[in-house]
Amino acid sequence: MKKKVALITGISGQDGSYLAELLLKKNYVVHGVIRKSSSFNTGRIDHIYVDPHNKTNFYLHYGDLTDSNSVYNIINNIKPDEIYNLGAQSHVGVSFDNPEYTAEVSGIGTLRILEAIRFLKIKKIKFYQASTSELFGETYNKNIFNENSKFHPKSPYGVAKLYSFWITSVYRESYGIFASNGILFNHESPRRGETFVTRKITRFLTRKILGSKDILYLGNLNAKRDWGHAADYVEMQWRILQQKKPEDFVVATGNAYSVKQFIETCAKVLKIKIIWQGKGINERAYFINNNKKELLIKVDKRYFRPNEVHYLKGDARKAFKKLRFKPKFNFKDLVEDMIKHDLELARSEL
Ligand code: NAP
Ligand code: F7E
Repeated sequence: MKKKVALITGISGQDGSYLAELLLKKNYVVHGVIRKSSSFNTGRIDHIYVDPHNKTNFYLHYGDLTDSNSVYNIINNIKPDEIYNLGAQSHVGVSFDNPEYTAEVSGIGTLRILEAIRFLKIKKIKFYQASTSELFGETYNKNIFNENSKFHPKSPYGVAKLYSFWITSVYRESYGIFASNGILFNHESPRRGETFVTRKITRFLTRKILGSKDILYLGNLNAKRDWGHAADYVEMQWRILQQKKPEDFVVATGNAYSVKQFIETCAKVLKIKIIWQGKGINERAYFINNNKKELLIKVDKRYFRPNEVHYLKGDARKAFKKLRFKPKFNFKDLVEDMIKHDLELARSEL
């Protein structure tokens, strides 16, 4: 049987690396788009690239979502069965500093792919768009968001992704392209970028218990997120494209925890005692070690965003039913997986 061919933008990112592994296990030929960078940016996929089993199944191409020709040429050369558009400037905080670039990559980048599919008239292509809970943004009475909830993005990233969400839907309706949005809530893993809050915390705490003298500076400790595991969520990305008809799905756990609760769960897993003192900008966490109190975490307003999404919790009943979504990791499993990985990493750095 002919192998299915998938193209992944953002293959060097957290989700891209897990998705590539999953599709290779499913016997796909996987092509990925990587960007030119002055330093190595393939750390998450090097193990796949060097594996001799993948010699004829795994290919990387230089391209960029801001470069229409590169997008068009890659799609035209590969003629994939499935395209997963995971490439993005994905950091909400950074999007306030680089709003135009974020719009180009995370918004218009999606249009560039859809236009290539339309222009090339490759009917078989199924397109997955990495949409996000940041589309919801504003929380009305701590509600729980599903596919019918109102969008109210609160960052340039959220707005860029809103454009991508709608242009995906418009190309589906207008040209009959099989194009679906996965509206995924936060998902983390040991491969999460180190400037996202969960990984920033697990990297810091695991170094700390091995003797680091550093202090961690964080922004809003009270923001709540619905955190799942990236390995579970990429499986849903694949399942969304295996449906008979293109549809949009929310993928979430249905549980929300604050940044502070994330820290406390890490502390439990590491079996360390921390106490909190002060309020607001003066809130601090201390590490109690041999009855001595050592400063651990300080709030730093440089990490506050001009506009914050305070609370996100998803209702994934549609995915539970239609995609048979059964996450393997709960919140504690996720924290344990990240801590275990980062402890080993911290030990290797000693
Ligand atoms: P990530 O780790 O930040 O990965 C983003 C990927 O996009 C990287 O491979 C990056 O390449 C690539 N990229 C950045 N700019 C690009 C450009 N101009 N052209 C081509 N590629 C570019 O993100 P992630 O966590 O894996 O998320 C995957 C996708 O899901 C993103 O679209 C994100 O916005 C969306 N999403 C994420 C979450 C979440 O909680 N993780 C939730 C909902 C939606 P480099 O490695 O070279 O930087
Ligand atoms: O922030 C607060 C911050 O940057 C989570 C992306 O994958 O998920 C991600 O976006 C919360 C926010 O993720 C720090 O203010 C406190 O309230 O880890 P984050 P995010 O903004 O939720 C969505 C679904 C995506 O689509 C995005 O691509 O934590 N926070 N202190 C902090 N955040 C960071 N980064 N750094 C801090 O020091």
